[in-house]
Amino acid sequence: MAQLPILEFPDPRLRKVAAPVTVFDERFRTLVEDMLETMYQAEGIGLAATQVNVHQRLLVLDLSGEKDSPQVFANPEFEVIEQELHEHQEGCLSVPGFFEEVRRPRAIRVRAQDQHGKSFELEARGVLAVCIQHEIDHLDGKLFVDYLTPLKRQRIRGKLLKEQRKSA
Ligand code: GNR
Ligand code: NI
Repeated sequence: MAQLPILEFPDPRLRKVAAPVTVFDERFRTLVEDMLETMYQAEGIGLAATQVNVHQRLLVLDLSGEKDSPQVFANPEFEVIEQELHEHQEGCLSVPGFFEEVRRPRAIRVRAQDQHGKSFELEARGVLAVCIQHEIDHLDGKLFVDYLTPLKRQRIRGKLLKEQRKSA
């Protein structure tokens, strides 16, 4: 398994829209394993392929805390089943060090395929619903900072650019 570098805001590659996964072969499953390792190493609960500069519709999650319950979603789609908005503090491995409240629909129904291409469906609420919507946003080139005021977003952008210049 390999750990992959994670792109950071405001890298323009985070704005690409990912293409559907069409081939579920060993190479694809290696990407899934590498993304899981990358997510676990970074102490994240989710990771979208976009964040590791792979522009395919793939995300991984593990909300267990024990790192023993990986979930794989290829070509995920969702519909809102409870419109009521729920506010949750979000962070992002691509926006390190910043945490802000974001409002999203409280409950969703998700359809996706697993690492073998097998279709499945689930209903998500709570943190799972937050996380899946956050990751699908990545696949569409969106970040949680897009829900903040332009002023807050600009401040985060400036601070991260400064950090990135220091470590470059
Ligand atoms: O690790 C993560 N935690 C998190 C917390 C609240 C809402 C969303 C997330 S996802 C994030 C990992 C990440 O950046 N995924 O894209
Ligand atoms: Ni994120």
